[in-house]
Amino acid sequence: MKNFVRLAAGLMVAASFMSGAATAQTVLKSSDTHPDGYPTVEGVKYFGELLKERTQGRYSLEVYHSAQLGEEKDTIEQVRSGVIELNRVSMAPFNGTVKESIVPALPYIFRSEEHMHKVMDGAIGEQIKKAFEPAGLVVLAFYDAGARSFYNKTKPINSVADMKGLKFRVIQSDIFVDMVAALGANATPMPYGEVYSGIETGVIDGAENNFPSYDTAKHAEVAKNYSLDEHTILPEVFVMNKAAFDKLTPEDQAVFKQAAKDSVAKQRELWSAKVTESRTNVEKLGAQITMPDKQGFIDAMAPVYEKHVKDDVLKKMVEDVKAVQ
Ligand code: GTR
Repeated sequence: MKNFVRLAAGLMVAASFMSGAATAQTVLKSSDTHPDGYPTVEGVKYFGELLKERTQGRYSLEVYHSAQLGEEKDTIEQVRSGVIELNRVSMAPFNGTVKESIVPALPYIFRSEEHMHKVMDGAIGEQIKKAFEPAGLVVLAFYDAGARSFYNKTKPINSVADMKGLKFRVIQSDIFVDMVAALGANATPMPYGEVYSGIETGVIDGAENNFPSYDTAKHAEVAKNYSLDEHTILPEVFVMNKAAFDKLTPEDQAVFKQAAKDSVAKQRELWSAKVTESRTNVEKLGAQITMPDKQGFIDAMAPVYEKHVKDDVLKKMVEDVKAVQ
């Protein structure tokens, strides 16, 4: 079924772009791993509504939620090659291809979500956006994803020592693999859709994510120890295939950018409400939330910075982030 949807989406996109400029109606496709109603899905849908309204219906958008088009790594290939025009994904899977995307993925780089907003809404955010272009992508927006923390089915985590020997699924990025190693645990990168069964069958003890993902992917059913270590405040990214963006008229490009910008405010609002709702949901499911000694986690991260913040560009970016008040 998924293959069929993927193929059909591809053909439709090809057909809409073969007809040239959007004189009639162009239906764009966007992918999301999360279910309908999740703040990222709703943020992108809102972008689509604004687009339709502001182009008098010349452009509209279909959001393929719930990983209908595949897991994030696959859909990133689809948007880079133009099979789909748009995609909402995490920034982490880009860490290997877009060097600058490493910066917001670094553990504890942001002091708070407000700090992250200031950085991503400012000059450093622009620098990161630009860095996606050689990868064939235009970044339309950064969305909120709160803080990621570890959860597992084995035991409560109160300190770094409790992490020892546990097996965690991490998002597909070397930074996350090294972060887990620095904490004395073992990391297995795997697609999001495989995490539930991985925990259930014991291939892994747990994973790491924010409350809304832990809740909506039902991971809280199988891994009940959630430790609020908040190791990253990593934003999501909403990208567009660069060739498709470049084909738009300058006026339409401005409409796309403004609609994306307007969708950020909407997504952030939906996000904070969802975090509260999801925290309540997981607690009802029996999740035990611990507040581990965070300083211990922060101190353990030095090797991750040593290994990944090597060149001058990244060193300067890290300094710039720290300097943002
Ligand atoms: C979520 C994020 C998804 C996906 C997932 C994961 O927080 O919104 O895009 O990257 O994490 O861990 O794979």
